[in-house]
Amino acid sequence: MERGSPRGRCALLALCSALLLLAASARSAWAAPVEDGLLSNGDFETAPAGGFVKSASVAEGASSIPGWTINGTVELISAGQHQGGMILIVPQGDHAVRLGNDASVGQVVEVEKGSEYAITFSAARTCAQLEALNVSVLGGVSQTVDLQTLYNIEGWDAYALAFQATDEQAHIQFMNPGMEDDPTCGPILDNVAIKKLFTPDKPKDNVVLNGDFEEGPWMFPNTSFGVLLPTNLDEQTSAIPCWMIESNRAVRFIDSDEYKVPQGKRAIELLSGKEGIISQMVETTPQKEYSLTFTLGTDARGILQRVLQH
Ligand SMILES: [Ca+2]
Repeated sequence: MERGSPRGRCALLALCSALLLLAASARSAWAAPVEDGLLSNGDFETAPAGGFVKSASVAEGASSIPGWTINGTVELISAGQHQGGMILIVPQGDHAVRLGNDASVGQVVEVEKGSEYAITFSAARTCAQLEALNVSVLGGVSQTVDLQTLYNIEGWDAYALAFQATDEQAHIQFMNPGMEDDPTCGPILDNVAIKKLFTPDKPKDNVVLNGDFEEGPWMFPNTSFGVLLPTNLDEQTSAIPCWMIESNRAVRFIDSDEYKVPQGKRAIELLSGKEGIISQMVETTPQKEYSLTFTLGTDARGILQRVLQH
């Protein structure tokens, strides 16, 4: 076969295509892990093709919300939107999504296999009393957060859950597990962020790890009401590394921007008396004496109240 003959060019073209495909697949295999912060369109403020429409139900199977895959009836809601006599709560910015019965939104992120990550998100309930949001990483953890009790006067709360990456990609999914009679009820989701977690080094002369709570989930700047930490009793990983959250939703991760924090930037607020419980198992030596010291404040919201008054 002569060089330059049609068959030769076809073969060359095929080889080039194969090399391009190889290059493309190699690139995706080496994709950089997700950076800390908002997921792609995690605040739902990127307009879908055709722009935002009031009360826009997104069709099943479509990918009409940039960055997200959708299952079931997912509604892109706008701030100020009414439903019956109620104004729908949008936790951040002008837009959020509402998940109908059994509906879900999901996103695949590149992660480091074996590493631990915390997912932070904001959620609000609409009309049903027992609304809940199931958060899962496909093939891994799945946890349902009960949205019944509200701790934030603005009508929504931020939550954080953790998972360990079992692969180089993590498919994070938020689903409404409810089957309400009124299909327009269902939780609202907004502001989805991720943070890679690190286990702090063991401090000198201290057997408690992460005792200053400086390592924890992503917090947006000026997070007025902190981040609620649902119980992680059934999980191997915690959004506050080294600590178990034994109570459900009664522990809050807070930031020195809005709260008085005794040391550093972060602390834990136990919200409701006996129900707020965190714990850590520490290594000890038999017959050795240990002293436990900690800083306790009762005025964590002092600064917050002043902020709200202005
Ligand atoms: Ca938003």
